[in-house]
Amino acid sequence: MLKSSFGVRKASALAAAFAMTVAGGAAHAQEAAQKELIWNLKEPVTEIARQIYDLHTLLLVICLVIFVAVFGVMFYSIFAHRKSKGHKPASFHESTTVEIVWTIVPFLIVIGMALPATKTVVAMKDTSNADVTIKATGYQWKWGYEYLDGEGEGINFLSTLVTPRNQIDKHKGEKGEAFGENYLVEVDNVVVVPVNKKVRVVTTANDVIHAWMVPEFGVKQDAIPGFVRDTWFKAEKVGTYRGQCAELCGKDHAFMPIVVEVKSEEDYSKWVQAKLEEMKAKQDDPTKEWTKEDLAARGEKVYNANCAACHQANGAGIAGAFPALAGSQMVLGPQAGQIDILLNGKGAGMPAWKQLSDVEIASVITYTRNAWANAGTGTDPVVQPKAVTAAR
Ligand code: HEC
Ligand SMILES: [Cu+2]
Repeated sequence: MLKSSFGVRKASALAAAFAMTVAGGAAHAQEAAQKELIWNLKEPVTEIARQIYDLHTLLLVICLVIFVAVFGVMFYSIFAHRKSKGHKPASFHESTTVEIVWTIVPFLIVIGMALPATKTVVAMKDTSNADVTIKATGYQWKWGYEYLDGEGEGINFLSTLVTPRNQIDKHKGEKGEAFGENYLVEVDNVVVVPVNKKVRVVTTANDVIHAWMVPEFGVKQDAIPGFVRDTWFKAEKVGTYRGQCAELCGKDHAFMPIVVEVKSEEDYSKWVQAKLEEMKAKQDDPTKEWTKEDLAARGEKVYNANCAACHQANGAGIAGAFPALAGSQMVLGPQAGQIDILLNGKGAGMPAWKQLSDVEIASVITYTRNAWANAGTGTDPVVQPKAVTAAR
């Protein structure tokens, strides 16, 4: 079945190309062949994704055959045996034979569809013997990754959308940049995995339900706060694969894509080395006394990556939803209050930011106390990382 459906896949590409050729001239044929994916599921890169693809094709064909057969008989009967030609309707009310046939036949069809599907679903759940285990945590609105097991153990990072805001705003009808090639499916830190290795992805969430989905891998797993779910994939082709959060999770649901880079084993090892070194270099010393300038500069980055989505880059917030930090009594008051809200969150809207380091929290607080019109107007303009360490 695998071989023949490869044929089906090619045939459907050709059919799409042919249709486009007829509609728009030969010049478009090649483009259409490339655009095949728009009409169909994405080209599978794992065994599971291939099985899903084949099931999809198989079930569609079964549905088509049933459709043609049922409507064929119906239209033929209506046309060839119409009343005006003198036909009398047959009567088979309470016919046991008919009752049995129309129970048994659909039952067999359903069994015929469920059997191959169940096999794939069971295989999808088998996360045993993974080479690498990665935990993916959904946040409003970004993904956090932790390499828990296998080569790369200890690596962790946040992965945030990098599509410039003015490309997104253009979409709302405002002036802005043209859309980039990977509009809304590009991130700062991509998940890197080795080719031909079993990668187990453990999913959970920090706030609401998200879902980790990469179509080419045939992977889609809910990430539920307080629960741990898992899924797996074994990518067979080096390349970059893009997915999205697949569970409506609030205002920026469309802005938390997933990008996975599959590398050769050798390149993966190199990446792990480089990433571990980079993390070591970045490890800030939370006991050190920082200058206001260093904290504010660092804090601006933390702010734009984590806070600007709600409180806005200019600190003005959004009336009725997200309070302004520019001029806020809390931001201008004693530091303890702001450290507490960052560590523990507040109400339903303000998340806790425990996953940020002490230096990051201290720097983002210092930044908000010295940005916009806040500079020079509050108490405690500088908050040191050790104050955060003490409050944890
Ligand atoms: C998901 C949206 C969201 C994000 C992201 C967010 N906040 Fe908030 N924040 C809120 C909401 C909503 C409140 C109001 C909470 C309440 O009072 O119930 C709030 C309140 C605050 C307050 C208190 C303001 C006041 O005047 O009471 C501060 C300070 C604050 N946030 C700082 C930050 C910082 C710093 C970050 C980034 C690390 C951040 N927030 C990220 C939604 C968000
Ligand atoms: Cu989400």
